[in-house]
Formats: sequence, C-alpha cells, structure tokens
Amino acid sequence: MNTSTHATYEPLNEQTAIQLAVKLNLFDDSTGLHCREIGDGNLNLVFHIIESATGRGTIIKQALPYVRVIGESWPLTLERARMESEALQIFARYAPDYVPVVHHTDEQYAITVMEDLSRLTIVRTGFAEGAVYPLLSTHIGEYLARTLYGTSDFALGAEARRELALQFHNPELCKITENFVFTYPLIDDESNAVEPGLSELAQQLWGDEKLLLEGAKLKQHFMTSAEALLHGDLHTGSIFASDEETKVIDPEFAFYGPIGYDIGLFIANTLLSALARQDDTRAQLLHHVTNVWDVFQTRYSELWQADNQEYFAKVPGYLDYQLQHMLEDTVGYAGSEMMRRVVGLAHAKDIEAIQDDAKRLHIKSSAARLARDFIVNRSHYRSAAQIVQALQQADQG
Ligand code: SR1
Ligand code: MG
Repeated sequence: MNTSTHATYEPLNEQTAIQLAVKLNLFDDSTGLHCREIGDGNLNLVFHIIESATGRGTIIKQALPYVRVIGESWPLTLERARMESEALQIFARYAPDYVPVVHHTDEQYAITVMEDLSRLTIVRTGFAEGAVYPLLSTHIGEYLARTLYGTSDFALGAEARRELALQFHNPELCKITENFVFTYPLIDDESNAVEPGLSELAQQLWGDEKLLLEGAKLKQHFMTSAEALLHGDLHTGSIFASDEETKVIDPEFAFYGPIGYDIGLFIANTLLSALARQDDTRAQLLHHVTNVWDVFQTRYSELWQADNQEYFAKVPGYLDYQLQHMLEDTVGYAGSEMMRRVVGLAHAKDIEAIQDDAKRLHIKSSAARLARDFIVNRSHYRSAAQIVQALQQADQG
C-alpha cells in the first residue's frame, strides 16, 4: 500500500486500514489493533481502529468513487475527501472545540485520518433513543456563529473570501443537494420514496404552485449566494455528542452558500426528532430549536461588532437586516430539508424506525405540512419561537 501522491486509489478493507494506520505511525505496529468498518452514511467507508492494550483509537474515512448506498452505477468524485479534510481544518481555526482533529489526509487515496470520537454518539441515533444532549444547541449555535461569520465577507473582506471560495467549488456534491433536497421532493420524481399512506398528500404538494415557486426561489438562492463557507449537510447524523461535548463531522458538502442553509438543516432534523418523541422530553428538543438560533444570533452580532471589514457595518439597521434575512433563509431551508426527509430519497432514520403505522404517518404528514408552511411563509417568521409554535400547531392539526 502506498499513500504517497503516486499511489493508485484502491478501497481499504479492515486489514489494509490497519496497515495504513501503522504506516502513518499512528501506532507502533499492528499487534493488538482491531478494526471495524462502521460507516452508516450514504456515501463513504469509515474504519474505526482501536489498540486493545491502551484503548487508543483512530478513524480513517475513505471516499468511494461512487455513492455507497447505490453502487458503482452512480459515480461520485473522490475530491469530496479533500473538501471534507480542508473544511474540517478551516472550521478548526474558528471553532476548534467543535470539530475532530485531522491527523492526516491523502488526496490520492481519498482518505482523512482523524480523532476517534467513539466516546460520543451520533445525535440522530441518540435522539431516537431518548437522549437530549443538554448543551447541544449552545455548542452548535456557537459553532455556527464562529464558522459562518469567520468565513464571511464581513470578517475576511471580499478578496480573501473570494479566494477561499475558489477552494470549495464542490459542483458534484452541490448537484446532489440541488436535486435531492430542492428539486426531486417537489416533483413526482422516480427517486422519491413516498410510503403508500402519504401518496395523496404527496400528489397535493407536487401540484401546489405556491410551494413550487417558493421552493424554486430557495434553490436559486442556494446556488448563487456565497455568504460563508457552509458545512453543507448539517443534519443530526453529522453531529457527535455527549452531555458535555459536541463535534461536527462530515463536511464533504462544504461550499460557499447561504448561511441559513446550515442553521436550517440542524433545526429541521431536530424538529423531526421532536415530532417523533411523544414524552415530556420533547420540550427539551424544542428548546434546542429556539436556543440554537438565539445563541447563533447573539454570538454572530458580537463578532460583527468586534471585527468587521465592511464599510457599512455600523449603519443603523444593517445588522438587523442581515439577521432577519438569515432567519428567513433558516426557516425556508428547514422546510426544504423536512420535505425531502419525508417524500425524498433520504429519510430520517428515527422516524422510519417507528413501527406503529398510524403514528408514523401522522408524524410524516405533520412534518410535510409544516415544511410547506416554512417554505411558503418563511418571510412571516420573526423569531425562532414562532418555528416551535408552528410545530405545535402542525402536530395538533
Ligand atoms: C444520495 S445522497 C443523499 C444524501 O446523503 C448525504 O448524506 C446527503 O444528505 C445527501 O443529500
Ligand atoms: Mg454525511
């Protein structure tokens, strides 16, 4: 095996992943090393290597030259490994507490070797099992404010921002989002996975001209607005957490886009988990929705006031205008994400796991109606508390 720049790409397996870890001097030799492939996402391989004597571990993530869940019939650029590794290192400049440490990257091999986070759990899984992660939204709000403000024109100045944006074109991954988040869920596309009890509602949505128009505007804004370096796929499956710690992983969809997209994805997936939860801990998940926006807004405003390259930054009303615009985008993109998790290709595992058909259908139709409202009426929202009120109404209706 070769991880020099002259290496020829080949997918790792549990044995070659161990050999690679030793070759990279992450461990002295292969004695007592155990490796498991633990990737459960749609795209990549993820190897967890652990040394039995010390309990020390590492993660090797490798991009496959195709979409893992579909197979070789859907080729996909290996460049996404570079996007992920470089984005993690840039985010670490602004929010080091909230991303894993990158130990090594190899473009040819499409791998990123990073900190073992197995002490934490994936938030989507934890939410499905009843966890609440009390600090989650405070940490994510802080992470969002620091990474999004830090990579914006306001912090970097336009020239440096444009240069950084060149590093993150990411056209193939953006195309996946454009199709599978924005276009296909709003039309009767063959890739959609609509369960039979929802087909009437899906037909209604696909014929809803207001929804199509507002969905089209959100897609266009996603494609053309280069406000900050986004994570690009910040659902709850991209976050590891415990009661004390939070780490954002998997930024392979990173690109320069609208700030509200990252915030909207976190909110959408948290709302879906809240809808799936019937006990009195639902309120704690809903608190994450208001709190993530409140923390983001407060920290973003502080950063704006402390250090800003924009000549007009102190013009009265300009920051408020930006915050309102980001809230509207957040609400709209939360709607796009919720819609695709109900009628699109990639569903939310925690909702799919609900065995009771009537309950699952009720949750999905509430989510789809709420998503429609978020997309169509996003400009009416003035606070995150209104997002939570809308969920409560949708769930009762
Ligand atoms: C076919 S890929 C579908 C989804 O998987 C990734 O995790 C992204 O969320 C993408 O939209
Ligand atoms: Mg992912």
